[in-house]
Amino acid sequence: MNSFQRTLVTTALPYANGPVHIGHLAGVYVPADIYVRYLRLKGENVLFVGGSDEHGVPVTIRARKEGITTQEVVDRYHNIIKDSFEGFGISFDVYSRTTSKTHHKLASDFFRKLYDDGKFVEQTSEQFYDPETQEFLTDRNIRGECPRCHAAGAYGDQCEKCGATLSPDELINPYNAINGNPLTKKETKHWYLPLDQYQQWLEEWILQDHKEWRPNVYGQCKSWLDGGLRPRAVTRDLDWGIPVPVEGAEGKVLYVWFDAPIGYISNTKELCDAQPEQFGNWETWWKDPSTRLIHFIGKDNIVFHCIVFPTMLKAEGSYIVPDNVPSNEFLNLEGDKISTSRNWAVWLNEYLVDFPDKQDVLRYVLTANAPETKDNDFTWADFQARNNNELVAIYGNFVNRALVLTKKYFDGKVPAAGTFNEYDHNTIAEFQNVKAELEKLLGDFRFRDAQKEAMNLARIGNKYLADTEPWKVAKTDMERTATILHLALQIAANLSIAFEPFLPFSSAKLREMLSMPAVEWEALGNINLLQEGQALGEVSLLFEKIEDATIQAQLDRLANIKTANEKAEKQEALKNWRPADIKENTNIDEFGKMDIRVATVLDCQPVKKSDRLLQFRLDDGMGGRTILSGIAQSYPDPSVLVGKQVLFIANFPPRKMMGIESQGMILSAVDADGKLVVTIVTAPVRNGSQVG
Ligand code: B3M
Ligand code: ZN
Repeated sequence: MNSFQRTLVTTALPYANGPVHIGHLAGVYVPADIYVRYLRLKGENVLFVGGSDEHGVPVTIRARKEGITTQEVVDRYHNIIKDSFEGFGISFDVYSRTTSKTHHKLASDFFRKLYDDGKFVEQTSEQFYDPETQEFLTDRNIRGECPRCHAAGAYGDQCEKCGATLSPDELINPYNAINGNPLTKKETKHWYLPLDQYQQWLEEWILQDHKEWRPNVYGQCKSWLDGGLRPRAVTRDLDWGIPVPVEGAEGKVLYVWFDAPIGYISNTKELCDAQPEQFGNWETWWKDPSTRLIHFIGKDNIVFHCIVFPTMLKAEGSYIVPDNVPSNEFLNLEGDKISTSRNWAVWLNEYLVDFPDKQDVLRYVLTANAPETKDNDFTWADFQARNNNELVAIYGNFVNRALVLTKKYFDGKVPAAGTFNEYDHNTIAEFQNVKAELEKLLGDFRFRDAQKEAMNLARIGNKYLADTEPWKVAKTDMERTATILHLALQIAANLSIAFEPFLPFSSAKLREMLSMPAVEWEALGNINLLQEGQALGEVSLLFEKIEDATIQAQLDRLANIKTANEKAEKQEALKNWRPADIKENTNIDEFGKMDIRVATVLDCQPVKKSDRLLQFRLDDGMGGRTILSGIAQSYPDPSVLVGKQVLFIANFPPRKMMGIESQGMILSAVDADGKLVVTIVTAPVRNGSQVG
């Protein structure tokens, strides 16, 4: 069964249109890094490949926004992203980019081979077009009103506000995102990958042969397959990307989702060609069936990695296909969807500045909260609690006590083991179980539970010291004290191995404090990692408490972003507002059913405990009536309405809201930003007069 000789691990290539944030780290890079570090510790042959995705529309949008060239955008963000990953210890063997020469050539050749082999179908279709600039628009460059939540400025592929996946045809009043121009449609030719022809192969390969894939991944694949696959365009009308290497394809480039996954191959090739003695031949990694290929990705990339890219590889004919695609769900931030364009994120480059030497804290929190099976939420309060109550109070505290007591009683040298008693043996047995448990969980890509298990080892150590109380025993029995601290130090040494995949910086620091060389995974569970008489290194705190003020500063920053976003959204709505389409025809009879009348506002007050409702007292010429209206947000000072003659519908049945009966409806106009403006008459009329 398991005849694999090497493992190739890839991580989704982040778009170089902005820095990377905690969502990236939690969903893809930390889990992949844990896995790779674990395999390396076990001495397995593994290659870890990453890189930046520098094509596609998002980078061109960013360039326009910042007023710089697209190349400048990708140069800037590629470097920021690369540094962030390095900062967090993501241990790539190679981190390259899709604008590299190697990649352009490989992706272009890949397309050409499929083209020459007749694997594509050509199709002409109607696409959105801006007649003024004479360019076709890609989904991301088309904006309009969201058909689901009616937010303004939703993108042609997605609404950032409600998260709905959209197609540009669904948008209400679509316009060119760059200049606001209204759009028409125009015919254009493209090359399509006929996924439908691979449907049967995909069904067998995924649905039958890979039942072990995570339920979220398997489920998404199944629903795509059940829906029936259709050909997918792999070229675009765009001036940024890899030119389509076919005559008559001027002005067209490879679709970013066609070239980006080939980037995994290009980056492998770049590394292997540069250092063949160390990394071997790139083709061994991609074409030898004894290579196990694993893609770490986020859930929005599942279809591309499980259906589109494997179909490309299969169509090409000489490549292996992935063995597993561990994909995570999404991480939210303080209850809201993380978004690069809305600046709603904790940016990794900023974290590294705000929290120097605390990379492991974020790694820990993100793994503890990893969105492995469902979307999860990152909150700064939880970040603080996990640091203070787990890393500091359990792991750090245990290690610190073991080391400080050894300094105090044994001059900082590992004391003699002496004789273990029954309690010691039980503790040893308990912690020796951790290895098998960790292996099972890590092998199943269950990193969250695995880290919990590593933390259990620290708990065992903490409990051991609390129960044996060496600081008391030292008053009467130094031999027993030696045994206790000897064992505690061995547990600490084991912790440095168990946590190595998860918290590499702390493990290195701990090994330094223990004067311990790097060890292999196999040593986990060994109680002779430290030799009697061996001198320990300098003792310092493994983790430090995080204060409330530090957390508050982060929360304040987010609050400011939220305010700025709300303002920008209103402006966007106003800028692109156009009147809604005229409703279906009606007639005077229908209109006549509506009894609209004039009344003078006698009094207007906010309704208690409601931030929406105003309570009107009206002189309607018929003895007066009360009407509630949901316009409080638009009238911070409702007294401005008193004395005005307004229009209201008199024949709506009475309705109770917040315990008050409302007898009709006051007519208001709705402005582009949602503001409501009450209608009034332009000259005095008798209250109770009809409108028609
Ligand atoms: N750049 C989308 C993303 O960042 C895309 C992934 C490419 S992986 C080959 O989510
Ligand atoms: Zn929406």
